[in-house]
Amino acid sequence: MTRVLTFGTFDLFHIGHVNMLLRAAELGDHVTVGVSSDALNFSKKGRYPVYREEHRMAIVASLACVHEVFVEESLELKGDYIREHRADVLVMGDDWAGKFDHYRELCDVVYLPRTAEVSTTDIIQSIRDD
Ligand code: C2G
Repeated sequence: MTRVLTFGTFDLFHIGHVNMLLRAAELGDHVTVGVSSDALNFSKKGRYPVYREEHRMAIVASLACVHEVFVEESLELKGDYIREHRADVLVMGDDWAGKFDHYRELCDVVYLPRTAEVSTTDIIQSIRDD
């Protein structure tokens, strides 16, 4: 069995998120998703997500292609998460290309292309502009 691990905030869940998770699921038989915590987002972006952690996790967990979710507390803990969840493949969007290559000693690392022209930031902006 090939175990896939991927990460994300998945705020204002949209088609780019679905596409990424469906393509990640094609790379294995079991998909675990680390959903970044509200606190991690605040430290990274200086703002909290629109949807709180529990809701973002529940949305991702409800997808047929996702088998397990957990809270990603820190960007620095990927090695621990890979071991803990016995991941064979780490999947990330290509906005992170090259950033996680050092984990290749633990598992395969695959960067998948992002879906063009959709982002949580743009959705927030377009609602603000209305
Ligand atoms: N994504 C995508 N296409 C988009 C937007 C997002 O393929 N148009 C992908 C991202 O590349 C990522 C996943 O959907 O793989 C989740 O996206 P975000 O919620 O934006 O993830 P991010 O905030 O970058 O969190 O440890 C890393 C972080 O948790 C990643």
